[in-house]
Amino acid sequence: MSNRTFTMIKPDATRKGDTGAILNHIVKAGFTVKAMKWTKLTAEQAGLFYEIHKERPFYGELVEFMSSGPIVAAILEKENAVADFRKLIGATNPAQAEEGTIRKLYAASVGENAVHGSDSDENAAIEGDFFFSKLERF
Ligand code: DAT
Ligand code: MG
Repeated sequence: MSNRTFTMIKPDATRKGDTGAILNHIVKAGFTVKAMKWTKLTAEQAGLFYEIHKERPFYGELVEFMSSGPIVAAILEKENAVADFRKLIGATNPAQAEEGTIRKLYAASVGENAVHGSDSDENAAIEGDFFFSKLERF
């Protein structure tokens, strides 16, 4: 089992000024930042990142939203990183997320849900490689 995961703070959260609070939450939960960048995705880049969802009915909306403003991308390290981070962020739909989770605290809807977290070790590696070169992480 890998000890890394990948996250993005999504455009709804950067727009609301919640970036610092969310990063604080992540670091206080024991994750170490191994790479981080503030950037903005084009629709084409967002479409590639979420290609796995291209047949889903919300794909167009997701791509438009994810390219609508700045994001923060980061590689995080912790024992059991993928599962522990999914637990920290809570359910995809904030209405169903547990109290105290990042999505419960900062997300407004299932479409605009504040943070991304990788769903497997394999995808964590693929997603980290999408954003960061070897020189940009340690
Ligand atoms: P997660 O981000 O929890 O891994 P996912 O991989 O199923 O969720 O979906 C990716 C993103 O797509 C999700 O964070 C927000 C958006 N999304 C998922 N389900 C949706 C829905 N029913 N309506 C609108 N957007 C949705
Ligand atoms: Mg997912």
